[in-house]
Amino acid sequence: MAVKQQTCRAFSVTCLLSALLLQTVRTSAGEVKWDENGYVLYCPCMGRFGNQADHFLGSLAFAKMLNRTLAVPPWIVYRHNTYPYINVHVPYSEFFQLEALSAYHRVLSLEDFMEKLAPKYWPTGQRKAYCFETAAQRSADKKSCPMKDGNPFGPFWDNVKVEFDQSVLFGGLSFSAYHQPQWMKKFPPSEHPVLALPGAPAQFPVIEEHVGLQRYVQWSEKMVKEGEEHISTLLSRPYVGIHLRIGIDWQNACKMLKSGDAGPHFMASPQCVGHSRQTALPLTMPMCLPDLAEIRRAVKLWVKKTSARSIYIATDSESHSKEIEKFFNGKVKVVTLQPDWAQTDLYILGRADHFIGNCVSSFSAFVKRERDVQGLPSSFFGMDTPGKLSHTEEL
Ligand code: GFB
Repeated sequence: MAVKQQTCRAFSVTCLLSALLLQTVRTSAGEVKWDENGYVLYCPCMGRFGNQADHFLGSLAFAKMLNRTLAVPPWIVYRHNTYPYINVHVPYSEFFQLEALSAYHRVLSLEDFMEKLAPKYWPTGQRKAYCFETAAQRSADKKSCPMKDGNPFGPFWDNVKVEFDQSVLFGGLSFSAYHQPQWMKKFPPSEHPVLALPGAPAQFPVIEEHVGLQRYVQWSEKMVKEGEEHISTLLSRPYVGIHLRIGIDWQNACKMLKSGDAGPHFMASPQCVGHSRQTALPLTMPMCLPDLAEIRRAVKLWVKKTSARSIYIATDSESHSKEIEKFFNGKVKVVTLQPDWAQTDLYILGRADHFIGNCVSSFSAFVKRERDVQGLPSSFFGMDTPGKLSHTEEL
């Protein structure tokens, strides 16, 4: 049984359950067994890592709701600036433990599904795509699911060598629990064993009910080893981790706030303004795009409160490390890595003694959820206590 030691110490009941559940999809010889309850396949075709992670949690819940095994897709990593400028499809298990998901529901990787099950149970020539009627409207004959139209759709399915032979259209359904009976009735697994969808069967951002599923997303041993090495060699505890999402694409996105085109619910903002539209707190510009004055205010506050000895800066752009060092007259060590893989930043932020995130960014949301699960404290630029306006905002 491939359940990792580390996971088992952390969650003994979880481990027992995962061991039992894994047996339902694997034979004693370790071969993958066909699940008569069917499968859900999808392309994580919207946004980058944080968006894909939000969608992943909802998709996991959707597969459980239909009692189908989830074929966990690889992460799509866009390499627009690196030769050969093609998307990289990174297996889930590069960053996270696939086995840890089994404590919640039956899963296998899409790669395993394609290699071990598809040749016999979902053979070439019998591959159906499922999509909303409205999505099919975009196709030339208005009856085909746009499974492979454009990037990242085409490269994603090409990566697992899938061509679709037929389309099944549906309407009047959503991915919410409300429509569970209709899904079961319309697509019984005996007739529709593999529900292959063009996008995630989930909402963005992740709905409140599914936020806690983050507990099953556990870092792979490789990521833990690498992340812990960085922490021990570069940082002194306590350390404050900050996420500076300030690059050009983000500046443009935040302009929508200024122009009044966005309400309090804008991308990942429910994580700090609250999930209910009725009671959502206002979303302010410093929460979306903190300037240096707000970065200074928040970092000084949390360094003081936590008696931090170092600061870790994760950023999509300028790190402002020199300016931040000056805020403390060089008395607090300031570290930024700008690693090859964004997940290294996520790991280090996740382990900080305090985290200051960006309320609107789903990259920050990943860190916040992980820390919430572990009972670690987080705040946001422009909002010191999530769900409550910060002092400066109230003035
Ligand atoms: O993760 P993500 O969906 O978060 O996309 P948002 C932002 C991407 O930018 C990350 C990089 O996946 C990383 O590749 N990035 C951002 C970072 N911050 C950092 C950082 O601190 N360190 C490192 N190493 N990389 C959405 C996008 O971004 O923003 C949408 O998914 C769209 O496609 C929208 O662009 C405006 O929710 O912040």
